Amino acid sequence: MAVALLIIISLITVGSAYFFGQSWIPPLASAHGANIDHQFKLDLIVMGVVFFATQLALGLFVWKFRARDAKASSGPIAEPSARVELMWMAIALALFLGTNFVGATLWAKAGITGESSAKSPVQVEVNAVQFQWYFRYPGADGKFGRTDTKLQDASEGNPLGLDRNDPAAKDDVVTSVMFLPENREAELTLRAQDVIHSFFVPEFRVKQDAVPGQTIRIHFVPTMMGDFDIACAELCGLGHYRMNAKLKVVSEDEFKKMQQQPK
Ligand SMILES: [Cu+2]
Repeated sequence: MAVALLIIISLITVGSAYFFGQSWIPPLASAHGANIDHQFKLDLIVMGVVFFATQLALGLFVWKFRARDAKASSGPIAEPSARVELMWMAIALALFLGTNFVGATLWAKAGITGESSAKSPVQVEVNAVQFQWYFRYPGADGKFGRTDTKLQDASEGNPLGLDRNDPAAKDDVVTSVMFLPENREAELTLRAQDVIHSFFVPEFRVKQDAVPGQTIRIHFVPTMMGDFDIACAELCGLGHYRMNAKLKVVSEDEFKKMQQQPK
């Protein structure tokens, strides 16, 4: 019986380690993501070693101090030692603080938050609205036109309240699919109209909140062509589950051609 249980548990452990090892992290599609993946793996290894060591110790103690006869099992086996307890707490604290420090430094180094320092990044304004994403491109003039909340009307085809009297707004393009060129820095300006949403593209290792009343900038370089899913990673209401959009990373030439096309 015990042997059968051991075999079943071992099979489940090896099986899930194999399965999740294959598929749990999506392919990397951005320049800054390699460091984040490295940190992920490091955390997994450190925590994995701690997990196996504690489970093994637990098993050994259960085995060693199991009740062999009724008399021996009554009463405390040993007094808890303050020194051992403190040692465990110090190790756990060092591990948590250590991984936190390394993670925070790494995130700062990845530097995706804030304005882009690249020469001519692709500008996209990402607008989150319950429960949709709208992407605005500045057009040939490279300037985002004026918007006014009073003009916001999705049924009129103007969900962002673009003021068409403003010359800079005339060539602005609003889409529901996001396009970015490969290997060129993209600078996104995140906005939200109603509640907090979160712009999440797992393959890019990018996740950033969009907050009403705030203009939040992030920048990164896509390194892989293809279709990616944009998800909202903030529980933003009843329709949260369907708040997604497509992100298409295309070649620089294709991107230029698309921008020249008349609307
Ligand atoms: Cu949302």
